Amino acid sequence: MKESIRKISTDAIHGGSNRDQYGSLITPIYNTSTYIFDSTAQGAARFALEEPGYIYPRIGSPTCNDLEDILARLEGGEAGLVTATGMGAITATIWTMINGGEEIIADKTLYGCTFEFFRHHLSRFGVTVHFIEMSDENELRAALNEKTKIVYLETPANPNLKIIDIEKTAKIAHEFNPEIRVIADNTFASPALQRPLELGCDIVLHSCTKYINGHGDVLAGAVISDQETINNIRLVGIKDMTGAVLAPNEAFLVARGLKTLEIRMQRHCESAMKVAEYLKSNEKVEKVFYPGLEHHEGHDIAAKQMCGFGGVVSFVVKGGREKAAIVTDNVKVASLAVSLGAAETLIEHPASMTHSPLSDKELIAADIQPGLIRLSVGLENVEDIVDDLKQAFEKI
Ligand code: LCS
Repeated sequence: MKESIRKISTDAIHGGSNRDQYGSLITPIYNTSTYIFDSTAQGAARFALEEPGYIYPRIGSPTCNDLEDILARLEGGEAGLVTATGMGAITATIWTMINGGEEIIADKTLYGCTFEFFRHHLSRFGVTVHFIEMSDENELRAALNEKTKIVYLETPANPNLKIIDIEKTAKIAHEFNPEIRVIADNTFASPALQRPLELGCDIVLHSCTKYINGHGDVLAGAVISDQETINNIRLVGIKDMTGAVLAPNEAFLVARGLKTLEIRMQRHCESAMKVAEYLKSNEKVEKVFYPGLEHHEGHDIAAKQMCGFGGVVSFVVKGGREKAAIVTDNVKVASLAVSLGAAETLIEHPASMTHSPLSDKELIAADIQPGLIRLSVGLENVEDIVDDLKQAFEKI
């Protein structure tokens, strides 16, 4: 497996660049709805982006900018932008880059709302999205054409942990046309386990609601890329098109949660591996999806591009949807809830919850079987998590 990413915990703790006039150790919450200019000329200069400084919090604020600096550093990007939600990051990015008549190539396994945005909503504006099997380079080469603007992927993907070779995908797309923007949703890995920009991607997206914050108490998102791209997304996708701005209170909580990212991810990975091994030995389980297991289709690629296999384990219960529901209805330590990446173990049924927007055919195409359960392994004692699953399986 890839060696641990250097200095991640130091950057997560010290990576911000804002120091207030009082020398506060922690960047405070700057709650203000506007910023005062010294003169009309100064206001004009700030609006013209000729003078640095704050204008209005929809364009930037100190608490958010501090978090943006940390995230940019963790992902190895020039600049970052935080947003109200992960969907805010995705939509603000796509709206900034795409025009009617242009095309996106996306993997067919995506978070349900991303899939829905691509499949139903962008098409209303003349944007075509081709859903392909991104891990098949022939399908990718066949889909690329002169209208392709964006290649979009998640790895590990939600909900079945499918792995895509980031370096290879970015190389193929950029060889075809260097202008194509390759976008990776890095929510499931976090920069503690994987850095897509270093593997050739142009833009990294996050739902910070998940591991980045890690405490299940905030909705937030982020985009990391080069400075020019981030400026464009901030001034078009956020300022004018979505308004999906993160509030300073939320940015404060995310920055606080981020300080323990590395140790949390280590524990999530260790526990998820133990849970995956238990599930593999369970005869009521048809298949386990976890990139850390050698039989997982993407294991070798995950080992090459990640330095840990993540905290989510998915599995198919023999007997389909009905039997799966017996497990999800009987857990006691785990909570039956969507979302992931919290300290609490969360369990859900993708076909009827996170991925319910997909038709039966689309679910099959994305390899989301009716009996699939997704488990976000939390930070509780791992024996308690395994014992909880054992007692729930006994009810079948
Ligand atoms: N990207 C991925 C990979 C996600 O899993 C999610 C949310 C988003 C983006 C959107 O982020 P949000 O707007 O919610 O911050 N995934 C969820 C899930 O699997 N269950 O509930 C939400």
